[in-house]
Amino acid sequence: MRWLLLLVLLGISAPPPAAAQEWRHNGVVILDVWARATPPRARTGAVYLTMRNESAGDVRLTGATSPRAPRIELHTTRMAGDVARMERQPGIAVARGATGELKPGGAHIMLMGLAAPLKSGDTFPLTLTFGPGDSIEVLVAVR
Ligand SMILES: [Cu+2]
Repeated sequence: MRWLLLLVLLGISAPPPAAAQEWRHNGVVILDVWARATPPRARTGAVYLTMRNESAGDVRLTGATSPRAPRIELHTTRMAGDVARMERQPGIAVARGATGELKPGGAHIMLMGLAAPLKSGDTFPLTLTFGPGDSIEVLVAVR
């Protein structure tokens, strides 16, 4: 009986999984930061995330950097007939009180010139910039 109780307590104190990680930056909550694993020779990858704007004004993601990719662009995806076309954007805006979702088939952070593939289970740092001198480092989970 005593052992059972101990096991239950250990279960409760276990840390939450990495996927539950979130960051708060100037009233913007950044969560669910992930990238899809890439095939062995892929030179590009995409990062997706959710931004909940709880700040007093509109915010705009203007860029990102990471040690994993020499070039990173902000993209949206637009359907041209049956073809999905990615388009570079100068920024991704999230209005005050709104939630912006970067997700497959939509807006994403494009990693270009990957030196090594993104492997499922890996994590890597990504610095998100919202304006001059206004940035935060988050952790991308590859899955
Ligand atoms: Cu893209």
